[in-house]
Amino acid sequence: MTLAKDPPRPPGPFRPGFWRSPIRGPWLTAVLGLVLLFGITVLFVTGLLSYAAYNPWLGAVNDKTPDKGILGFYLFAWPTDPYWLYRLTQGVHVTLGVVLVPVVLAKLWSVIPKLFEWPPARSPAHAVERLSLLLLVGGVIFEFTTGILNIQLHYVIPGSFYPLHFYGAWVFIAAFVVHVALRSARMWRALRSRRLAEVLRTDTAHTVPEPPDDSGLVAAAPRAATMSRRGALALTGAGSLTLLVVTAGQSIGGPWRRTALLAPHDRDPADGPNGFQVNKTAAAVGVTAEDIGPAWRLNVHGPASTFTFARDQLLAMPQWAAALPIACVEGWSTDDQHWSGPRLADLAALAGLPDAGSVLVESVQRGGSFSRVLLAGNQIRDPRSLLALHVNGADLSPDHGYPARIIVPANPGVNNTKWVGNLTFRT
Ligand SMILES: Nc1nc2c(c(=O)[nH]1)N[C@H]1C(S)=C(S)[C@@H](COP(=O)(O)O)O[C@H]1N2
Ligand SMILES: [Mo]
Repeated sequence: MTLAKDPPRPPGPFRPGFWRSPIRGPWLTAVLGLVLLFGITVLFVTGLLSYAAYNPWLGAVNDKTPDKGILGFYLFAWPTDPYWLYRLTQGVHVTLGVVLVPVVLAKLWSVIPKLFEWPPARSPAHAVERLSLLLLVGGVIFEFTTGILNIQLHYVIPGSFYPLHFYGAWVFIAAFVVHVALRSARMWRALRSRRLAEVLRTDTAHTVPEPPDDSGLVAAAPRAATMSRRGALALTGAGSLTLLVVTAGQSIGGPWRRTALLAPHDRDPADGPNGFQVNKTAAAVGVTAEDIGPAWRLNVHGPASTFTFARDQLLAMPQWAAALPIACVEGWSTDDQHWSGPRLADLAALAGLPDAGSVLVESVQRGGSFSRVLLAGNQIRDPRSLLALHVNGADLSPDHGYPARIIVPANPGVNNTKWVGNLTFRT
């Protein structure tokens, strides 16, 4: 009787006999789901940390999502220890995001018949559930696409990348939590239904469908297997492993850097003290020889007065050294470089604010969202935080920020401002 009320079933993928792979079923979906349960949790946490690392609570200068409201509930002063913290969290975020692409694709393949469920909504509850799946699938595609565009095509979506990826992550994770709540019991049941060791021993000839159930995944009219479950897992794993090998070197560094074929930044920068990755060259952002020539001055503003320095005068101050990497939000990082110059803490004291709560750093670069940032009190106080004048024993090169740049331990690369012209210390 109820059947008679169903709208007529459209042809093609909506017909039960259309999807015929014998390996599609709850077990394969559950294995891929388990990997994503862990992987996406790590992506979400490292993503939240990446946002926190900008110290957006310091103010609009640092904050790409000023309308975040309660979504910023967890923000805290980003630490400077360990000094490789951002290199690790962002390296994991970007590398894992790339590595999970084959798993996401395999997972979507494994559940594709569900996209063509008929009727589209059996009940209001079913309609709500399917809507949450729309947000889940749309969300995962959106987050992976925006993330990969940002790391590979270098800000094709300038400025708006951060809010898109940030708000998208919250929408996606909400749908993800609902999905896990609704499906985890079924996932564990499916995982227990067969032993991994046995699946890995089964070749294509012996691969048979899972028993029919109400999951909507098991083919009603399966064809003979052309690939075993072992083969499907191996294919997915090989895809992920290949991506790992051609990506991870950009953040692990050392000799591995040469293996990072997918990395958009120099795998093999020039030799010499300034021979490490450049994000944007001076020419690329319109910093001219005149801007950073003999007429360049640094202005240090305190509450009462402003001090102006030529580079020689900065060189006459006590010089301190620190070995620190540049770690970019795009996932690549340099090996530790040996920087030297005056300490930010000394400059703060000179400005009359030894306990400065923040400093506004402004580049001589005209415009551009990276030309102004705020650093927090804990970053100013760290003795390794420098206004670097030298790197690896030589003057900074123009592309690395000559005459002077910021370098702060565990700071996201983008907040290590190059070509500094003004420092304004505040309480
Ligand atoms: N003034 C200015 N400073 C800047 C940038 C910039 O475009 N302009 N890029 C930032 C980014 S995103 C990174 S990752 C680092 C890169 O430093 P490097 O080019 O010396 O490796 O510089 C940061 N400092
Ligand atoms: Mo960066």
